[in-house]
Amino acid sequence: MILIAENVNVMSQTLGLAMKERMAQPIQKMAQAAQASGMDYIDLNIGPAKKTGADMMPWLVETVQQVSDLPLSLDTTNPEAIEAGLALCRKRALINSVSLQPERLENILPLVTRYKAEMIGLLWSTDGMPRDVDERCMLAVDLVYKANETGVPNEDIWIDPIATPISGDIAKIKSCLEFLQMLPEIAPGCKSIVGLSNVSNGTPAPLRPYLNRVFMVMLERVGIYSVIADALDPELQRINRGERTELVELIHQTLDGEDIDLTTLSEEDIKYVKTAKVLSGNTLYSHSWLES
Ligand code: THG
Repeated sequence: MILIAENVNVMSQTLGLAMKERMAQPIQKMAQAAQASGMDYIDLNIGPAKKTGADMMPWLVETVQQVSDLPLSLDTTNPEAIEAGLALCRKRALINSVSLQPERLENILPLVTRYKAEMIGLLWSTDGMPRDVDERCMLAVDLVYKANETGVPNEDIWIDPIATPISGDIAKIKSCLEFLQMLPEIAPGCKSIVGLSNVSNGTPAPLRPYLNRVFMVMLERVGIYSVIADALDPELQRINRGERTELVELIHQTLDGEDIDLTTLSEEDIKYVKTAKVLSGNTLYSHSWLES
């Protein structure tokens, strides 16, 4: 699975400030750490950046490219910022993300072909977030049609069904997974991508990695192509490299509803079993789901 580092993010307390103050060093340290840990792309997330984006994005692209040769994913809703960044990218870039509002499509789709980039299509329309798997499918078909019309082939479209927090409606997470399973039929050749940490957003920080790792295993099972994830979680990388096959097997058994004898498991393994039960909707989520 392709891993995209989420860490260079304007919401981050330290790096957000570094971006605003144009301090290269903390950002370069993070970019180097992401590359060293085995990530495949670095997401440069500057937020909406309506006023400053067209300055900030090219600065950020240069700053990161000085220390890393990973390809970049440019994450902002500001089209001028996207274009200014694309012009400087040395590797083929990903435009993150293109949602389905007509004016967004009009602004961004031509950039995909002009700069020979790839794009992440977000299943988000004028009506907001799709409610079920059928709405997700309709949005995906619409997105692919419009992208094709502008000359973007399916291979260059990464579709993101949008993962939602576990503290919300579990049905949304289920329909996200169900959609991913259907994607090869709906949009042959398209790639898929999900923001892993979305699912653990708002949960206690020390427990987030369990949710993220188990969710990655669930996504892998439905054939996901790529995730946006924390570059500073080495265990996530080990799982992805196939070095934790017993753990993955345990998670699969839990997801399949097999009876697991917790008395035979380590404390660490029990956390994964409980997390898999929560993420599959088997037990209800609460902030103390690992304790009960
Ligand atoms: N899909 C697509 N793009 C996306 C997302 C997605 N981009 C943004 C986001 N979701 C993925 N990126 C992040 C970045 C940071 C965090 C989560 C997702 C995060 N950060 C910690 C926090 O906020 O608590 C730590 C921040 C810090 O370093 O201080 O959770 O779904 N296409």
